[in-house]
Amino acid sequence: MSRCRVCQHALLEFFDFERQPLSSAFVAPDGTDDEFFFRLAVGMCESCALVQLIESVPPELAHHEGYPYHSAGSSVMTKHFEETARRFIETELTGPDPFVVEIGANDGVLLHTCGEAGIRHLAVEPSGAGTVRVHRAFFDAASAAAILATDGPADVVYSANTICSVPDLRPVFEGLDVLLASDGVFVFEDPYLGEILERTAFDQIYDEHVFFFTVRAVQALAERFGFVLADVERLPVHGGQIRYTVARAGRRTPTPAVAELLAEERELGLTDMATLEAFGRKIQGIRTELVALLHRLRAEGHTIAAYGATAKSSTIANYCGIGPDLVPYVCDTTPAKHGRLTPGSHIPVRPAAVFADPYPDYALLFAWNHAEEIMAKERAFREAGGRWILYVPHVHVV
Ligand code: JHZ
Ligand code: ZN
Repeated sequence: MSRCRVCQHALLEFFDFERQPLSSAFVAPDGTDDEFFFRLAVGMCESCALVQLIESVPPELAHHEGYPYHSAGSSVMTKHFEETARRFIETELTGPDPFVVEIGANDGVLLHTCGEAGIRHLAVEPSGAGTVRVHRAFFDAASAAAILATDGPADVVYSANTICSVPDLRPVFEGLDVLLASDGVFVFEDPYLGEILERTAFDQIYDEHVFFFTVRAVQALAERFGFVLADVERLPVHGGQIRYTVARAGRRTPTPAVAELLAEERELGLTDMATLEAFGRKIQGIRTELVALLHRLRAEGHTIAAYGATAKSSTIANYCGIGPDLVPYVCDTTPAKHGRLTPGSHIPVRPAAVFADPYPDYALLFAWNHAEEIMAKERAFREAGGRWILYVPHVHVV
C-alpha cells in the first residue's frame, strides 16, 4: 500500500494515468529507446488529506541535468516575481539589513529585484546557474546551518513552483527551523488543487508535481513541524495557485483569509473522495472530446500544430495518445528543446518562428496558462484565420 509522504497514513487512489514519461525529459530523435516511464497516479491521504502522487520517480532521475525551464521566458512571470519582490521589501524586509533566501530560484528574477534594492539575498538549489548568488545544495538543516553561519537568520524564505515537487518535506521544515528569524516567514506558491478541480486542469499532474496542496493540507503540514499557516492568497499565475505564508508557531495570528478559504474548501467538498472521483470522470470526458476533435479536423484536411512544449502537455499528449500523426510539431521559445521530441509522445519541437511559416489552421495551446500573453503575441495567427484549440476548462475552439 502507498503511504502519505508526510504522515505515513494510507493513500486513497482516485485516478491513474498509467504509463507516463518524465515531463521535462525531451528526447533526441535517436534516443527514444531508453526513455523512462512510471505509473502516474494520484491519491489523497486518508488522514491529513494531502493529495499526492502514488508513485515517486527515483530522485536521481527527477533532477536530471539540462533542465529546460526558464520563468523569464514569460513576461507575465517576470512581472509576477518583480512584484513579489517589491511586496516583500515593503512588508517583510523592513528591519535593519534584511536577508531573503529563495529555494529553487530559477532565473533569479525575484532575488535580482531584491538585490537592486540593496537587500542581501541568496539562492539555495543544487544546480544553480543563474545570475544571483547561489548556495549549491538542497535546502535542509545542514545547508540552513551553513547559511546561518555566514549570513545570519533569514527574514523571508521564498519558493515558487518548487515545494510541491519535493517528495520529502521534513528536511525543508528542519532547515526553516534553523534558518528563519524568530519573526521570519516562509512563503511558497504552488498550483492549487481547488483550481485544478474547478478547471479540470489535470495536466498539472505530472512527475515533478508530487503534491497538490490545499489550505487544509498545508495547515496540517505546517503544524506538524511546529509552524503556523499565517496567510493564504490566491494567485492567477500558472493556471491558479495559492501563496502560503508560514510562520513559527505563536509568532503570527492567522489572517481571516485562512479561515475563509478553509470554509470554502469544506463547502466544495474539495477533499471528499466523491469530488476527486468526479474529477476523474471529467478527465476521461476531456480525453474523449479532445481526441475526437483532433481526428475530425485531420480527417477534414486541416493542419494542426501545438504551441508551448510545456511539462504539463506531457500528461495531455501521453494520456490522450496525441503524437506526430495528429499534431506534427510543437513550437516553443526554449532553445534547449529545439530539435528534440516531446517525452513519450515524440512530437518534434520547433522554434517559435516556425509557427508563422506558414500558420497551421489550428493551434493546440499546450501552454494554456500563458494564453493571454501568447494570444496577444500571436494576434496575426487569428487575423489570418487561425483558431486556437483549448482543453481547459473544457475542450473548445476560439
Ligand atoms: P510553462 C514547468 O512547467 C515545470 P511547464 C515546473 N515543474 C513548473 O511547475 C512550472 O514550469 C512552473 C513556452 N512558451 O510555464 C516556454 C513559448 O513558447 O507553462 C515553455 O517551454 N512562448 C517547474 O513547462 C512553455 O511554453 C511564450 O510566449 O508546464 C511554458 O511552460 C511563452 C510564455 C512560453 O511551464
Ligand atoms: Zn498524510
